[in-house]
Amino acid sequence: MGLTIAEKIIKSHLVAGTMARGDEIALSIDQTLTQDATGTMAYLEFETMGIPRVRTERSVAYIDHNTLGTGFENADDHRYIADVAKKYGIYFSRPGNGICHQVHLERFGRPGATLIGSDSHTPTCGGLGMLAFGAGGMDVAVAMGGGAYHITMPKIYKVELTGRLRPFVTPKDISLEILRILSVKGGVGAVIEWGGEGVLSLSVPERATITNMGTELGATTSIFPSDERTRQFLAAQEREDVYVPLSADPDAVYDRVIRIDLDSLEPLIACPHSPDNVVTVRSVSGKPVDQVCVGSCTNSSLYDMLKVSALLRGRVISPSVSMSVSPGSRQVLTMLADSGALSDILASGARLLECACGPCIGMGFSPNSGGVSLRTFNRNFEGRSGTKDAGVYLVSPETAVASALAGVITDPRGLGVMPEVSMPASFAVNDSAVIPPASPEEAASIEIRRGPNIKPFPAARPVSDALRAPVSLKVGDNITTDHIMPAGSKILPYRSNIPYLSKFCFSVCDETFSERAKSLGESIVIGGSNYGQGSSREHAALVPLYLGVRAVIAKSFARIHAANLVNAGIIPLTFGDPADYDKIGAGDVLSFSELRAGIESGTVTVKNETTGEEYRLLCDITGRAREVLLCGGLLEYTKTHGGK
Ligand code: MIC
Ligand code: SF4
Repeated sequence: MGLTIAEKIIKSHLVAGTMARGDEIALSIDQTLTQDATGTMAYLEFETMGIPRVRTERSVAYIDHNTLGTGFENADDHRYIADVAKKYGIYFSRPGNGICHQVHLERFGRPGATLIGSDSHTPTCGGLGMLAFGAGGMDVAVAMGGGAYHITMPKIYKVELTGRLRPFVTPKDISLEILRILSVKGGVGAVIEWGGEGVLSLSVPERATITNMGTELGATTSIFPSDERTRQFLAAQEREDVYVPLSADPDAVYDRVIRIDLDSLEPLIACPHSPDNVVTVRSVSGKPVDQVCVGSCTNSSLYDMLKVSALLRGRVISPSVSMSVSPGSRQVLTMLADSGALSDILASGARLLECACGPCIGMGFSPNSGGVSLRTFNRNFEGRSGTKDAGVYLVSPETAVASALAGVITDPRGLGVMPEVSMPASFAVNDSAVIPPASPEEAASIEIRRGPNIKPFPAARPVSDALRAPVSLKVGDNITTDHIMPAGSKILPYRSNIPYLSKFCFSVCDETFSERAKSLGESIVIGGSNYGQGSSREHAALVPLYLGVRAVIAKSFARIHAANLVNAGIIPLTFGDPADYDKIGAGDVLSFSELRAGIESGTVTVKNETTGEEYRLLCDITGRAREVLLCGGLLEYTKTHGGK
């Protein structure tokens, strides 16, 4: 039987398990990446492992999320990460060099290799034919130490693209279409492989828009073949030496095949507050727009920026719109400037922001109260922009420009003829903003400087046999990590300070949660389906741990968050009968007995002392995750198992 692309890479990196769907597998990891918002934790965790130098082919630490530096906190964290990088053999991408995923795609990713990153959009490098996963910081720390990455062998879906995109219809619209078809839960437990003749018409950065947005499907990862387009991209980045062709065997077997006809696609838009709330741009056109943002790791490549510039050339944006443009990398910005395209953007009245995440993570540029913001980003979760009552819509760069010009949501096909945008044969390669690590000899004498913002992370505890605790919070479906542990400019500087962060835990849902959880001592959270979707931030587990949350009982979990809960020693449980969700209320006291044995067998019984009822719960995690949980989390486990 033939193999899919993902299976080929899994097979060549498999260190334990078999490729039977649903089995636990362990993969060797070639490369890792971190960003600053999750990186400090990942490196603090790496340091506790006592390993002198990373054991990967390449590990890169990016600074891209928080580059505002509104106080000493950021500067101290960045200095800490720079010191750690230098000492332990990690490349350090300085602030301003660009968004981790865009830079990794340009400069480091390679087809056929494995990558894990402490950011949920790490699958972006799947656009290059790389098998790339988002993971919690602890998993990345273990991989840097040479340990394997453990996941459940995913199902493999194929999306077959036929035809060719028409003018003003873009890869972003393909991403929105697949979100419309599958929803934010539809990719859970699956790798999405892209194929079909339509793939050939997409360049690597265009493919990367699609693999980037695959995260919003809940997918384990997404991947494209490595073909002539891949070779061209790598050659233009002066990296043709890492090119290998990679495609699925003709008789590869997929768990599901979805077809998208590119010819019949039209511009799409995701309405507030979910990336799968997708309709045609046409159907909402005319709605007044306050703000338009182009950028983020989804749509900030040179090609995207050149298209934006070409469409803005000689035009002026509507006086009622505030527009920002953030190029994805220093390479993109340099080439925009050198080609003169930047001047057209500036002349239109748009604002240039730094090559960083910026507004995507609420770091500045929050919309006005009740504002309508059109963004080329990947997430429009409630409150993420920094303005709780704003309505954020996700669109392509073309739709963003058409709407910025008109001041209302506008189908870009009304702009007339799409100007010809030609890509240069080579990119401006200059890695001066990537600082290489010290040699092993020099490394020993490097001292790591830690600012006062860096606080120890909370200690997990081994699961005990009995647990009796009240429900501190009950939430509904699709709760994101932005609900559990919000980001934004007021909070992001404290990503290495769990006690401070804890004041904001669940504040989007309930501002009294933090105080209540603390006063309860130990407690349990009840969630709906797809609990923990979105970001990979392990803070969404470490902060509840700090506040005494011992278990989360949900209808279902998002993959990375479930792994983060286990790594933090919090028990993820699902309802045996989803109808029991309705029978538990906030404040009910739940009691478990023989919990350890229950976790081992996969079935746990819990008594609701408030109502007298009993419910059957499932602990649906793999064998190794069970051991990690019973030990009290991944750090404890790694200490006792020597990082194996
Ligand atoms: C995001 O897009 O939500 C982030 C910020 O990049 C996160 C990481 C984080 O929380 O720091 C992600 O996607 O994992
Ligand atoms: Fe940065 Fe936004 Fe991409 Fe997350 S989704 S890595 S915040 S640009």
